[in-house]
Amino acid sequence: MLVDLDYFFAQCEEMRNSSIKDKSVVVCVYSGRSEESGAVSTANYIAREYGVKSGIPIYSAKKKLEDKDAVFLPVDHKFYSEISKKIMTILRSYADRFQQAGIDEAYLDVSQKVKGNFEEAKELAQKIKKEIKAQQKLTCSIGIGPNKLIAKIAADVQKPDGLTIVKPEEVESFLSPLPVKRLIGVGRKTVKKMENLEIKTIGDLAKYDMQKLITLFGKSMGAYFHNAAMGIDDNLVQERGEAESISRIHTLHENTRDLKVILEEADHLCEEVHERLVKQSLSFKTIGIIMITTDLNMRTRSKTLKSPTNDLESLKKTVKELFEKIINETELEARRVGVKVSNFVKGKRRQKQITDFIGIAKN
Ligand code: TTP
Ligand code: MG
Repeated sequence: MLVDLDYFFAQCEEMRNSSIKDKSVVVCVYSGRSEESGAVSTANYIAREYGVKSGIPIYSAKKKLEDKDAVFLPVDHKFYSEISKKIMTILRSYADRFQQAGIDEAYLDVSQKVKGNFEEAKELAQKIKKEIKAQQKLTCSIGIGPNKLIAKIAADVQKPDGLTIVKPEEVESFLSPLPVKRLIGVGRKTVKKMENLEIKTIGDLAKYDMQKLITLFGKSMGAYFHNAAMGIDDNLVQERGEAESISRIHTLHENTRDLKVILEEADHLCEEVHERLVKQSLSFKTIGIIMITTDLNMRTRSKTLKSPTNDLESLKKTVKELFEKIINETELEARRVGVKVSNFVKGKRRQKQITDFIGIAKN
């Protein structure tokens, strides 16, 4: 699930001083150049009804609220951060895995806690909302979905004080009528470009030919747009400080170009990496090798698989492939060799329905 506090800075101000609750509340970042120069940080929902929102100039917000009962306050980051910290502590206690995604939002992986049951997830979300209300007197909106992408969009469709649940079988009907701008990474320019292609909704985008998207937006964005429109997202709720990759590197007994020697060592490294993956119940999509040659240059190659795996044999096979390649690309001997996996997915997931980007990257 994604939990996002409603009109956060402005709600903190209302909480601190309840007498402003029924007025338009506008939190401002004053630039100091003149009395009214600067921008709106955020506004409560009363002010939003008059068109006041994050990012607009303060003078324009003042104009919109000219004859209304409105309060303009300067941002007080210290105060909001303290409240944020307390809320994050509460949220963390409800999650199997936790990732703070901003001052007022966090992803909670609750899959195990609710045993994959969406009804239970809903009850858990209600409990979380209640606790935040009781302890901090704040409301939030929660989105629940089979992955981070869906949870984030779900949290956004019903605000303030919303709770939106999207079960796996509802993903398509949920996404398809929404405008493409709901997807992360689809900004104003992309919206324009897509509009010219008659792509207005996420449903239009999902139906659009992926190869054409790749031609138009580049390999990685094209594939991402296609996947996202289908509701596919394998990203893990990433605990802070948690490794984004797992690697092992070893110095060879003597410098060599003998593939047999190198692969023997690489196999060991694969086993060690694999052991750690199993312990953390992670699957990976990207496999990389590292070779430090006698000139002390580090060379790397990597390959991204079609779908995540945690299979040791696939790991060894790809590592072998990559070492065969890299050895052919240099005359030098290897001094140290390493294996690295990244692009993690928790546990083992279903196979993807579409073929996404497969490639051997040089870096
Ligand atoms: P958001 O969660 O994007 O906005 P919000 O909490 O004010 O409103 P919503 O109910 O839609 O969630 O951002 C969190 C805080 O970050 C927000 O309260 C103020 C700050 N912020 C800015 O200072 N400038 C900005 O442009 C945005 C979007 C947010
Ligand atoms: Mg918010």
